[in-house]
Amino acid sequence: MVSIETGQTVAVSDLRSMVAALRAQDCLVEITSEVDPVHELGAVLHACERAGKAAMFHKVKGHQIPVVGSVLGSYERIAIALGCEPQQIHQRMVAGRAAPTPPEVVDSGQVQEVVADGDIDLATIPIPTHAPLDGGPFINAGIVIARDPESGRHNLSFNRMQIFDRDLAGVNMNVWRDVREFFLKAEAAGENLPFCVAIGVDPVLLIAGASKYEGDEYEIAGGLRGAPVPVVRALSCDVLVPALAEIVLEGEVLAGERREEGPMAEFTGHYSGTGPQTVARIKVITTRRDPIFETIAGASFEHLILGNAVTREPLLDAAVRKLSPRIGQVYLPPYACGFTAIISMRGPEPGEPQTVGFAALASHVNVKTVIIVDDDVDIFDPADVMWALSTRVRWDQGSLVAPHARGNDLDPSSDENAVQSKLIVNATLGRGRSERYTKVRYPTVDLREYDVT
Ligand SMILES: Cc1cc2nc3c(=O)[nH]c(=O)nc-3n(C[C@H](O)[C@H](O)[C@H](O)COP(=O)(O)O)c2cc1C
Ligand SMILES: [Mn+2]
Repeated sequence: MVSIETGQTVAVSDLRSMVAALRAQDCLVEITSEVDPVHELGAVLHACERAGKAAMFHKVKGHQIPVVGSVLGSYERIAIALGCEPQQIHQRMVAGRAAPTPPEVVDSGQVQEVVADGDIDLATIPIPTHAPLDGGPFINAGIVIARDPESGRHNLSFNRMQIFDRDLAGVNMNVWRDVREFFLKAEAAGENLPFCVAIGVDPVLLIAGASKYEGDEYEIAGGLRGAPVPVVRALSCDVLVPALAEIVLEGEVLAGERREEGPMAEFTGHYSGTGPQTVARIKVITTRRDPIFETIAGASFEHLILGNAVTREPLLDAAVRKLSPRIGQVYLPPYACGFTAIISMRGPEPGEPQTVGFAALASHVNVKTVIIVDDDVDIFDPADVMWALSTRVRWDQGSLVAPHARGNDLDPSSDENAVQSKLIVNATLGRGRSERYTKVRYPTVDLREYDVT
């Protein structure tokens, strides 16, 4: 629930209520000038995100449909989506995963108010070409919804979709992705994989889409929202889609088809290369009346915070706490692309920081560097962490390089097989030195209590 000026509260349950909440909290820039979806929109969105705001583009050149971006591009906006304070996000993420809530199937959904099932043309949707060297327009904020051909469970994920033709789009599926496993099973049986893409959804569905979870991923969204997500059956396949989405694309990922896709600005701050990717045919487009298109710019803070920080910290937290009762806090700083885990410990036993480092590396394939500090270090302050690295590490004993391990394929330090080296750094003082060295801290004073000139 979010307070608005009138003293009422806005319960976020879909994109529209989220936009209203952002507006009420002064977190949204409304752009009424005409903006070109090719390159210009991406640049303006980037500028708004840098200024700490989401952006609503009311007039997109050549289109009727408005575009909103960077909806979850800050901790403040994620907190608005979850109805909590920014400091409570981590706790809410852990609690949401621990309270899986199945979706509620409803008979009719607003997302099916308008149906196009004849001559499909994706060009009727304002899909931006965001960054200067992107290979074309990409759907980046679509939640790909597919079912395991064996168990039938629903998986939600982000898979960038490059528009190839009127009804053809790429579906970028990295190794490790559940939807890729589903597709490969279908393809092995000589079949296409039916799937849907929901665009413009309750932000808890964005969080669920970016989360790794074994069960039906609608359950995480319900757990985070504290209420079941209303879903409706897609018109052309046996897939459940969010009833309150703005737009749903229904189609099939095509067996035996691959097409050259990319490049695109990626979360590492570099462009991805090009390569063969799976291809989908879109057969039906359903929308609300007057839909809003949602986007996430490539190489954005939103991608990092949503995909690589907030949703992965619960996995890191669980992995390291299993090994030690002396864990303080854990952090995957978005500025380090989710590749660096920072962990604080209270008086670790000898050898324990390194062991915790192994657990952190095992918590997600993307973790490349683990820094363990004492709990007198503020892990959320990069300067304090750098201070600990500069003053407390004995590099010969306190650093451990693990060569030849699998990492993220988009990390420029990975080779062509996504193989890289990993590093654990023990920046704790350790027995003997922790008794000898005390961090200097002066008492806090209020300068207003002093006469100063
Ligand atoms: C904005 C954003 C874009 C993403 N784009 C892709 C993508 O193009 N391909 C991909 O394989 N994963 C992409 N991801 C990552 C996955 O969607 C994410 O890790 C998700 O948890 C994967 O789901 P799964 O674990 O259920 O397979 C993206 C994540 C975000 C937040
Ligand atoms: Mn999954």
